[in-house]
Amino acid sequence: MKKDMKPKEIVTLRRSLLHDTEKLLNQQIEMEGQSSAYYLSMASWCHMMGYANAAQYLYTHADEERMHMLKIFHYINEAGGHSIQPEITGIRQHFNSLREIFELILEHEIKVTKSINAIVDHSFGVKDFATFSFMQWYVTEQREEETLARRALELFEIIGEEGIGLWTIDMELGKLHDSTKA
Ligand code: OFO
Repeated sequence: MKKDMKPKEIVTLRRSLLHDTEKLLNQQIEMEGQSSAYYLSMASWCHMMGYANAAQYLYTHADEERMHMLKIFHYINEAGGHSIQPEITGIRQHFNSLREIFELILEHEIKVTKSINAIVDHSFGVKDFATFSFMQWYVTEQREEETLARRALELFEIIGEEGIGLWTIDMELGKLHDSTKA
């Protein structure tokens, strides 16, 4: 070890988190932060439109996405890397319908699943079993998130949007979150 090395340089030499892995994890932080902002914006639109249960569902979902982001944040720093606070801009603020919101959520969650799978695949490939194991929580979470989005969309098919349909869908959306946590 060179005499003139600073303490931080010594510590980073001893870490097992590869730079490629750190980069992928930081990209995932950004994606989770985007999910949180996206769902908060959707919650606001639903609230403004009078879809009270959908709004509550989405406010809660936005908080959960922030928690997903923070878990990775702590993981990188604890593994000797540097978590980067993402810059999040360009979040859509207006939507055409309640149904469109849930279609967008499903589309978005499928993208997130692909991104999580890419990290799992990478960490296995480089034999980073700590990251591989850490990411298993996200694998399970994504399955749940996609199921929730699909169930929400099914409500539109089953109930229909005519008459008191949208009101009923909003009521059912209020129960959806609890049903998957059972
Ligand atoms: Fe973080 O699970 Fe959705 O995006």
